[in-house]
Amino acid sequence: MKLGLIGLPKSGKTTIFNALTRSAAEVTDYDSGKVEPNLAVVDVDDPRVTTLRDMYTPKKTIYATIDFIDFVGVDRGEGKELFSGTAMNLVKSADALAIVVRNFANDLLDSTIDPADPARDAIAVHGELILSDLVLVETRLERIAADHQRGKKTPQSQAEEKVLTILHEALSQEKPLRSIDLTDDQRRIISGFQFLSQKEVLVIVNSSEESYGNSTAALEAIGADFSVIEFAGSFEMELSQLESDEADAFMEDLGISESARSRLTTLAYEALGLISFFTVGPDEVRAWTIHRGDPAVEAARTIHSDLARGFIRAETFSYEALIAAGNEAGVKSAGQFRLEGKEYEVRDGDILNIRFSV
Ligand SMILES: Nc1nc2c(ncn2[C@@H]2O[C@H](COP(=O)(O)OP(=O)(O)OP(=O)(O)O)[C@@H](O)[C@H]2O)c(=O)[nH]1
Ligand SMILES: [Mg+2]
Repeated sequence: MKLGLIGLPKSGKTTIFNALTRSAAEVTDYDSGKVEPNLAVVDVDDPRVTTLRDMYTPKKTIYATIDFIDFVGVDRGEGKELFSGTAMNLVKSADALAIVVRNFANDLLDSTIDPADPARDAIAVHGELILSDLVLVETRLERIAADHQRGKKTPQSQAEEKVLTILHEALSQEKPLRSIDLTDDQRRIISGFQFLSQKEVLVIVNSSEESYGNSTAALEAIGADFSVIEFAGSFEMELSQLESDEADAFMEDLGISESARSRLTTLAYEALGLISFFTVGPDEVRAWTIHRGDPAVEAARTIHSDLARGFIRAETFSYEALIAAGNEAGVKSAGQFRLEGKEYEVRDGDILNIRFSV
């Protein structure tokens, strides 16, 4: 999964990126002039994978991963390009966008903009995503209209014009594209645009230590429209540099139950409807990510297209059954070992072995 951190300048995106990835990217109060995004790939620390590793002692253990991308701040500005060309390509490649909003005092911003207001900023940044899509749709519609005037009219161009007009209507009313119903055909026609407001959006409220836990009203206001989570950015960045038992003690002091990374991962999986299944054996224990509701053949495809093409059946049992029984033989004698077909709906925590022949 690829998660892009975006937000107004100085909202603490890089601070949170560091907290999530244990990186040490530069965090500044002034404009550093840096425009390249920071990138890091981190493991999803799923304790089930660690338990499976201890049971199977495989040669290799592979956790699911999340790519975090930390972008420079976006400016509020009518119709201005939201991101430069290369950054825009990266934003478009993200599965979800996390909007980081400031919930801490900053002398400069407080005097030039206003004191922190997380709900205001979340709406502003989200509005920029919608505006960016609107500009793209308008430009494309103008191009199509010009083509049509010159007699270059095809069934494809007419179909595209029709869908884009629907999108234009929604965006003009400040509705994100993820909220409108489209047919599969319509989706296919516009898939090349990779519209930003089609992406799932999470909001990270970045609180100071003083405000952490005391911003219920703001969290509720934002929560009405988005999946929302509160971080104590600077504090959690410092925690991420500590040894884990030391960090645990500090976290408890502030009432933080889990690391920033693990809380955000859970939220993102929920928001995107993602689940994990596992493959196990003496060579490799591995976590895979699919969508809730995906059938076994889709899970097979995630592993390798050959497994989907030559799918025979899935041998499966749940992680819970394995833990309860202690080992695979125990799972079998408890009657928890199942053979499933292509259409079997994979559940979170399933352990799968795909039988196939190509
Ligand atoms: N008090 C407090 N200060 C923070 C927090 N998070 C970030 N800051 C400060 O805010 C300033 C900007 O932080 P960055 O993480 O660089 O913000 P950014 O959003 O990446 O900034 P740009 O990339 O320049 O837009 C730095 O001085 C940070 O120390 C926080 O949770 N609490
Ligand atoms: Mg930054």
